[in-house]
Amino acid sequence: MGVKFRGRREDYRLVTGAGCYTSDWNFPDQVYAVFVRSNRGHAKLRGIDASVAREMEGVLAVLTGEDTMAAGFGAAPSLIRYPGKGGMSFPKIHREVMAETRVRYVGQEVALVVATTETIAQDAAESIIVDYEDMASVVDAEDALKPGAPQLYDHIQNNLVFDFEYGNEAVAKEAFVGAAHVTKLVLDAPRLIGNPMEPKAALATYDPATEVYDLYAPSQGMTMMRGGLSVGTGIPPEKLRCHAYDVGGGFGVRAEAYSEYCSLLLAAKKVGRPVKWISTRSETFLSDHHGRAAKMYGELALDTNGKFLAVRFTWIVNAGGYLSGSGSFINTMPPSTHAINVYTIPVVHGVHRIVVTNTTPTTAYRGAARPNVSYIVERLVDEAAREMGIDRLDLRRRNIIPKESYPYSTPTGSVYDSGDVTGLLEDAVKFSDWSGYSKRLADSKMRGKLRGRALCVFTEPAGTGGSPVEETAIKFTETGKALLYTVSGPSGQGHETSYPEIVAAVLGIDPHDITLRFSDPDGPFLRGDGTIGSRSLMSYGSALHNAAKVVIEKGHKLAAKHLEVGAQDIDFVEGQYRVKGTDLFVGLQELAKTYVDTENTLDTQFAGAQMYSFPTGAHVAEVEVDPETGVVEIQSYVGVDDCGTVINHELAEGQVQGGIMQGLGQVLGEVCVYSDEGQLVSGSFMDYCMPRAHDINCLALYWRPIPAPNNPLGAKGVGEAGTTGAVPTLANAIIDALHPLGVNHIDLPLSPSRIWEAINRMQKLG
Ligand code: MCN
Repeated sequence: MGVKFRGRREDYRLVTGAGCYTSDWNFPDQVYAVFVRSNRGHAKLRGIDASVAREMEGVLAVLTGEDTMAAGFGAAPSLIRYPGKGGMSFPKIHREVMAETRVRYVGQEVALVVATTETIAQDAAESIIVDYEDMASVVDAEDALKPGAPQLYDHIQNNLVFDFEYGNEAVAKEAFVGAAHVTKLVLDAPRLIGNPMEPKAALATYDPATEVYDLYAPSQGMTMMRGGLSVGTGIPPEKLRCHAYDVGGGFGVRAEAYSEYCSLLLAAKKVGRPVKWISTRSETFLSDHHGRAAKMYGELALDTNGKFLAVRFTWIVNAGGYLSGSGSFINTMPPSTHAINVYTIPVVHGVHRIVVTNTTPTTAYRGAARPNVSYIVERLVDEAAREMGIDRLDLRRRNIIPKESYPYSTPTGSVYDSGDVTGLLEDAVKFSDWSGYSKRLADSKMRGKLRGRALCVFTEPAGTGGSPVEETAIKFTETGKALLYTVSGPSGQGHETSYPEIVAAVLGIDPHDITLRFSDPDGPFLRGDGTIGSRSLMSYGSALHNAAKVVIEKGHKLAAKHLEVGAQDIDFVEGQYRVKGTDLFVGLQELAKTYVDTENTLDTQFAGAQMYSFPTGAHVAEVEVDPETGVVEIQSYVGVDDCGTVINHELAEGQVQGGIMQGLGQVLGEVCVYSDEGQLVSGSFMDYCMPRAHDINCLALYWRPIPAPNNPLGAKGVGEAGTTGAVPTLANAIIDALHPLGVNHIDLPLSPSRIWEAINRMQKLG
């Protein structure tokens, strides 16, 4: 398919320091902002004394909740447009852009200082005295639901925001009553912090003549940012220009239209100068919306032959002190679409409860809620196999949806487009040398180590939740080069490489003659969402592919006119319109250059439909656990993935690698810990264990592609698949190693101390 780049074309710019991240934007006359944040989990705001700050030389403004309230800021956008259990509607929760009368989590913005230097702004912020009246906090979602728990909102009963129900409760009950065996588990998907390398930052400007705001911020898409900020501030979308150039990691948490950005827009207007704010890493820990944070109750019903009869779930989701843009959505409808994972489970029932607590709001984080689904289902399958004495792979083989049953309609109404999970499983068995395990197990034993392994299969809904229309544009320059425009840009995914490759393959031109412009408000006005849900390649890639086809069609007519022949006499071959049977031709780029900016321009804008797919995978991990220390070493990791047609192997493989690393982080070390008062105890890299490159040095990745039937590229999503596969695979492998000692469950993360404690508990009992 076209000429391939070696590696990612953006990398040279990025690794040579020529990238342009938010802190690299600077404007003449700019000033600096620092936020004062709540140091209380739950308190009434009695007053703010900023008198000293206001008098300090260099301080231009101190803004508080009174200002954002007076500006009319505060509506919280929500993606939930469907009813909950019993027709329950999703309530409106006013988002205090800066705290107005109450703080609901540590880190919530209370005041904003704007000064001529960052140091002055910081000094001034430290002089501000906030008078709090402490209230009781609740940080655990299950505790928040209990009678007598502190209440966060007067209009939200028992802190329960929304109950989402799917499947059929009565039918599930019947299936469970009639089952030969029921396996039950309660799992914790711990609260995680995305921690992109680039901290949250923004530069806001305001032009009084046009009343236009410009916001430079690391975001996963300008349209999502513009939409969210417009709802939050009341500023009309056409007056808001959101820019993102290089973005140092997104992971879902950069898709949020953060309240800080609203305050900065107001500050830019008030002081009449560009206002710049770069958060500290501590602020990133506290105020970037967190991920996961769900407790999951799961049950699997089986017949005597190990055939899965039904699954039942209850999720208690900790939404934090305010509702984020997508947190409630990603924890409700999308998980219901793959609740059966890749199995022929006929009956499902689930209730997902969204609960507010005195913690940082939670949102989508790589995988959104998909790794939770694969984690609970695949843990249930491994436990059921052990309990029933059936081989873990055989149990899966008996229940996997056969290849010929695709497209497969699930009991919750979703349709899996295509797949061959048995094929993935058998490949994974082969590539991981599953049958040679006993020798490796014996070898580990000899060295005094516990060895475990697991094979997990999974699917995930790529593409859910995006805009119904995904627009792209192709424009040509005076030199015949092409510019591509999308509202979905990279935050590490490599779109600057893959989108041009897709267009080059259709136009038959050198991909180096094609440049991607993303999140560029100076480009054509485009609809669509940003880089979310592992759908950009399917949606925008397909739209670009189709746009390129329109360019060729337009060019065909133009070439006929240009060459003074009939259109039927022309063939388009490798970037050239050739007159059949002659050596007469004109190149597409030549044509584009000749007619640039004329009524015959080849420029094209194309509105594609939103695409969805259900990528699948089978991952195998083998681990060794040191019983003396509880330290886990990953001995091998094999991933076999189906993301449909792989458009760029290097990028797609990098995506799976990165995703696996994030899954590994969740399994081995990452967890947010709150004190009962709502203090984030794990608020720095000293206390929050990020995965390191040396944690895994044995990744072997393979593809078994089944092209997606519903898009011209045959592509499925891949950006989150690694995480969805790694969480259950690594967790199951470690539990497998510990199982001979009687340990069949440890809450994530499976850190050395937790494993060591579990082993010692068992040894004491035994
Ligand atoms: N690709 C491919 N063939 C396919 C599918 C994808 O070659 N069949 C390649 C494409 O070239 C594309 C990349 O894989 O550049 C990812 O494509 P896709 O699966 O469509 O995912 P998105 O582009 O929509 O990216 C979003 C996804 C999400 S939701 C998160 S979270 C995430 C992720 O991507 N955050 C990331 N990957 C990340 N990678 C990095 N480095 N940093 C992040 O913040």
